[in-house]
Amino acid sequence: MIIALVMAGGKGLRLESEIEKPLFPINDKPLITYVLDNINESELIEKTVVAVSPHDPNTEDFLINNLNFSHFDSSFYDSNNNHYYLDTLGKGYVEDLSNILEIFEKKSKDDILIFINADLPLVNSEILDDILSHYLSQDKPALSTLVPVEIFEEYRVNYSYEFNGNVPSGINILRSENVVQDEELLIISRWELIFNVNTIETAILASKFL
Ligand SMILES: Nc1nc2c(ncn2[C@@H]2O[C@H](COP(=O)(O)OP(=O)(O)OP(=O)(O)O)[C@@H](O)[C@H]2O)c(=O)[nH]1
Ligand SMILES: [Mg+2]
Repeated sequence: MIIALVMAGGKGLRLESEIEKPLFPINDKPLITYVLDNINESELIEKTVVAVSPHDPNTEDFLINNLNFSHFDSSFYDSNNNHYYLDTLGKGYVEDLSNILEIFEKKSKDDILIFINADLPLVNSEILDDILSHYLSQDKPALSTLVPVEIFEEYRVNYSYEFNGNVPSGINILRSENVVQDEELLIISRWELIFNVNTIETAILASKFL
């Protein structure tokens, strides 16, 4: 099964807002709803799990009360319900990712998890399906996506980390197994991937394209 894992349990400190980052309004709509709408339109993703944490209690309430998300439990694989939230510790992206893989591997090591940051509102279903199609066309168990720095420079968007001229995009695919996985690197020249909403400035910039 192909499952979207939306990472939404960060501290969101750079945003410097009272509002939790996944709920931060862009054109009057909470940031995370753009990401969830894009996932819902994917033809390849079957279920969605949002990883929340004690840093984002209002986000969890929003998923339950406004979007009818269910608590992730053993019913996940058998139910017709496609939308779940999972409580992670909020100890850090890598640690929580590893805990998530541990939870999923108990059931099956063959699921495909596409990790998507909750702060990428412009990454539409076509891009998600292109990434997944590329992943399915090759043999490695993992795939990381990167965007050339030139695209950031063109749009004057800051990036925090560069790797041989490319910037990690915040979308990665892993098999549901908590082991080091051999990864394919996919460099994608799509401007939609650079609007990672970390600051108010990027939120304002992204709002012009939404
Ligand atoms: N479940 C979970 N999600 C996380 C964690 N850390 C970050 N995320 C999510 O991963 C995505 C990318 O995180 P970042 O933008 O690097 O960090 P952030 O915590 O949101 O914001 P900063 O405090 O400004 O770095 C965001 O959607 C976060 O909500 C974590 O420890 N657990
Ligand atoms: Mg970010």
